[in-house]
Parts: sequence; C-alpha cells; structure tokens
Amino acid sequence: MRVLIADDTIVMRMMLSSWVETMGFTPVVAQDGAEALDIAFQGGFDIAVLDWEMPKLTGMEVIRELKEHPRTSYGHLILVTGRSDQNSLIQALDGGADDFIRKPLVPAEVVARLRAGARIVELRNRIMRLAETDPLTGAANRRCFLERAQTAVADAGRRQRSLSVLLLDIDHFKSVNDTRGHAGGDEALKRFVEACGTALRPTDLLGRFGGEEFAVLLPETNPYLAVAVADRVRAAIEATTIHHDGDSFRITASIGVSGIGADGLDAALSRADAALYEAKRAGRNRVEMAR
Ligand code: GH3
Ligand code: MG
Repeated sequence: MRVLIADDTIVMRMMLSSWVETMGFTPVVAQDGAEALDIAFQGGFDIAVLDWEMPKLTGMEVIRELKEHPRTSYGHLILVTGRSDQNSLIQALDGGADDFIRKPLVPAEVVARLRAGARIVELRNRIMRLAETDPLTGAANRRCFLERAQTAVADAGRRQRSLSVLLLDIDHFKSVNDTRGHAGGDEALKRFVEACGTALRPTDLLGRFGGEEFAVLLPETNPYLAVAVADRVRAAIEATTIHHDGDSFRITASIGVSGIGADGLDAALSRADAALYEAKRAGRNRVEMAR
C-alpha cells in the first residue's frame, strides 16, 4: 500500500511516515501541494494523507485535482486539518475528501483511519480486477483492453513512440470443442493465454476479444518488430501440449499484425483483422502483416 504524505512541516512528515511504516505500508513524502500532485500523477498512490494548509496548493486544491483525473480519482484521500468547526469538515467531505483527521494527531487514530482506508482500497482493487479480467483465462477483457489501448495510443502519439497490435485467432477451434468437449476447449484457452505470456514482455497487454479471438498491444514496437514478436507467440502456442481428460493435444493460431498510426486504434484493428483473415486463407498457423 503506497501512502502519499503531504505536509509542509518536517516533524509531521516524519511522524506520519514512521506510523505508515510500522503498518507495513510504503510512505512517499511531499513538502507541499504541488509536489504531492507531481508524485501522485507520476508514481500513483493508494492512500493520501494531505494537510489542508500547505504552500503552493492547499490540501483541498490537491484533492480537487486528484479527483478530476481518471488515473488518480480512485485514491483514498484523508485530509488533515487543525480546523474543527463543522462547516469546514462538511466543506472537506463535499470537496472530495474521503476522510479527515483533526490535529493534534493521535497515533492510534491515524493508524485506525489508515487501516480503514486500506480496507476500502483493497475492496476497490478487487472489484477493478474482476471488472477488467476474463474469468476463464485471466487475460484482460475486451473493454479493459480497449480502454488501456486507447490510453497507450494517446501516449505513444504524444511521445512519438511506435505501437503495434496483434489479432490472434485459434485455428479450427470448433473442432477442438467438437472432439474434446467444451471443457477441453476451455483448457486449451487457458494454456493458450499462458503460452502467449511466455513470449511477451510484462509491458505488453493481452486481451480476450471474445470466444477464441485475442489481441495483444505492443508498446515501443514497430510493425516489423511486431511480426517477430507475433512469430514467437505463434511458435510458443504451437509448442504447447494441452492435457485434458487423460489425453493430450496441440493447437495453432493465426495472427494479423498492424502498426497503430495517426488514424488510430480502430483503423489499426481492422487492418490487423484483414491480415488475420489473410493468414487464415493462406493456410493458418501463420503471421501476416497488414498492408
Ligand atoms: P478458424 O480456424 O477459421 O478460426 O475456425 P474456428 O473453428 O476456430 O472458428 P469458428 O469461429 O468457426 O469457431 C469458434 C468456436 O469457438 C466456436 C465456439 O463454440 C468456440 N468458443 C467460443 N468461446 C468459447 C469458450 O469460452 N469456450 C469454449 N470451449 N469454446 C468457445
Ligand atoms: Mg478460430
């Protein structure tokens, strides 16, 4: 659990950090509101403990910014304040704070509020994981893949980096289901995703598009490199033996490759789809690059 601590007094920063550390959490410290925002946007955080009165940006201003941006809007925000009048507290909660702690700080209370915050963050993470993953294979689901891909496309455009996409479809999967049963087909899908994982980098994103169709997003990869990656994936799938019901079998997949250019993700996906169709037509268990 990453806990962002923002306070302009060194004593407060040190105290809060040491309590956070005793809980087994990781403190990340900022000296003012502007630095807190920088850290939040760059490295992320799970819980933030923000002093209300700070130079550059106040705690409330930081909260407003964090809530506005999709990347930081889910953090659990605790405002620390010397104010104890009810109006200030109402203003804090209505302004986006999830909780508040009154000064002077009492260690046991701070720790209890951090623990309560951690429970909410853990629940949120679990819900997000469920909403983002395909339950059978553990790959990202279609919606999650498309959302993250759109972010990556915008990012690559801004930073002038190359980005490619693969569309994969298992060959003759219907006959796997027909001869091995639906459970055999499911087993094949799981092993397929594992095999892809061995051939990809941790920064690549594998998504299940539907049925037995998958997509891979390859950051920092031009279409020529992407073809090489695709062939590594293809070979890994071909080399995988699937065990089911006392029997074993193998599958292959066809892959279409496209670079993602200025015309965006949808255009790249439809080019990759055409290339995938070409790979099927040319005999399957092949990689084709989009024209
Ligand atoms: P091709 O080589 O042209 O891709 O042929 P194919 O048989 O793979 O393609 P087709 O689209 O005809 O068949 C896809 C099959 O995938 C049909 C469907 O029953 C099966 N399928 C889709 N989702 C699942 C799933 O979650 N589990 C299992 N076991 N089968 C699935
Ligand atoms: Mg198929």
